Amino acid sequence: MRVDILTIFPDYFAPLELSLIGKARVTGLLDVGVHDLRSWTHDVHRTVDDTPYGGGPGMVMRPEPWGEAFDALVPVPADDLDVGLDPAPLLIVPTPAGQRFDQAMAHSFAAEQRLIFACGRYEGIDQRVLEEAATRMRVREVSSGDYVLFGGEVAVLVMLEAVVRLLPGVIGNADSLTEESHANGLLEAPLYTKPAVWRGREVPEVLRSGDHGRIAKWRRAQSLLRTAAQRPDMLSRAAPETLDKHDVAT
Ligand code: 6GU
Repeated sequence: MRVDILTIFPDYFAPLELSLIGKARVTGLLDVGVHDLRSWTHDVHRTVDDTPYGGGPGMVMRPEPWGEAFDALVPVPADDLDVGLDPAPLLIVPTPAGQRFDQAMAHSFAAEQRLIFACGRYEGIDQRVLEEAATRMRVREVSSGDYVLFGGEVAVLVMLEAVVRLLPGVIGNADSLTEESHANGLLEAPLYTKPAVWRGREVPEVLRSGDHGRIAKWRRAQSLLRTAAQRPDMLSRAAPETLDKHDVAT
């Protein structure tokens, strides 16, 4: 997968060198380019913002640097012969005004060959940037959750981490991806490791029983209890048949 990130704060993306994302880059599963939006400005102050039309607080990102950046990353076809050689990238614009990011969206992004993230700062980006980009690529406005950040950079780190761990080969044991919270619409059961007794607290007996049938049933029940306690909204969205099929009373 190829990922391009446009930002006025490239330093935010230093952590992409670390851990499993860094490893995915070294092994060639992931190719990342981080670009300073200001390199597409031409004035001495490298201006990227201006006051909002219609009034209101703060500043808005001017369209010109974004337009030039997209022209550089996704060249406008010179003629009909160029059309369709590379699939158009998916442009993701992180904004609290977008659709809320979730695991299903992470899976859909992980299926793309090429992503571009356009990180806004200040109050946001001139809307014409998104309209014009949509003539050349699919555009999605995506929020990392229902709260407000200073800018899209940290949201992009969140989304990339969720997406990259779904790329085939990034996580050694693929079972990790099916057992975890949100894989099946429920939260994961609690986890334990050695020692069997710690500060007087025992690991639940069932987990040490070696009885895989009992363990699976216990985990399923814990998963339902935890989801009901922490995220009742997830339980009410779950399809009734997916619950009933497995969940005989214990
Ligand atoms: Cl993607 N951007 C900003 N600025 N704030 C956010 C967000 C994104 N997602 C949640 N809050």
